[in-house]
Amino acid sequence: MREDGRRIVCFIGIGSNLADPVSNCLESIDRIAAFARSKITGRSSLYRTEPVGMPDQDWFVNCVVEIETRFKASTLLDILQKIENDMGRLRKDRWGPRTIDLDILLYGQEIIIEDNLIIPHPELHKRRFVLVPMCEIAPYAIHPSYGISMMGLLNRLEDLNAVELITLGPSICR
Ligand code: A4P
Ligand code: MG
Repeated sequence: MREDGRRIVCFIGIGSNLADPVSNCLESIDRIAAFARSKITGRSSLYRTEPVGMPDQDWFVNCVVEIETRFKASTLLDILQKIENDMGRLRKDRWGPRTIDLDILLYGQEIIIEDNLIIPHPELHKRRFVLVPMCEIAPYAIHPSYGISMMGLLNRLEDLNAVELITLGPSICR
């Protein structure tokens, strides 16, 4: 728990490109709500996205959720990694295919640089597959290192990889 016990607004980037990526993303959101004992206060649409970094793999499904959490950032990372493992994530290639990837994008306005945890996520400002869903739910959230909003970052973005909105039928949408 945070020493001051206050809740922090935090954004988590979710991605999957193995098995059934839509189900994996939705299941991870349920697990975040349950295991991280955090209120989900925002959830973007799902997007079908062209792979970045390692092109020769299936397209991803990505989304972003906003949570309010009382956990310290390092504890939240442990919880997210446990969810990744429980969902069968095997760590092979960096930027390679994955059942589920849960990245802490923003943790309030804190800047954290530790061996195993960097917040804001170091690639956040460079990736269309992160900034498009971020802008859907929090266009005015400020990147604490640059002092620029998510919308401002998206407008300046050079990444031209495709990001397409997925429309879910009512039976899947939850
Ligand atoms: N780590 C450091 N900071 C953080 C943070 N803010 N949140 C450390 C989460 N983890 C953080 O991560 C490696 C280590 O990063 C962790 O042990 C943690 O201590 P990982 O999830 O095991 O490995 P990874 O995901 O392969 O590496 P990395 O560098 O996190 O890759 P990314 O940045 O997650 O990129 N293209 C599309 N279209 N959509 C995608 O979702 N994802 C990636 C992966 C590449 N291309 C993609 C997508
Ligand atoms: Mg990751």
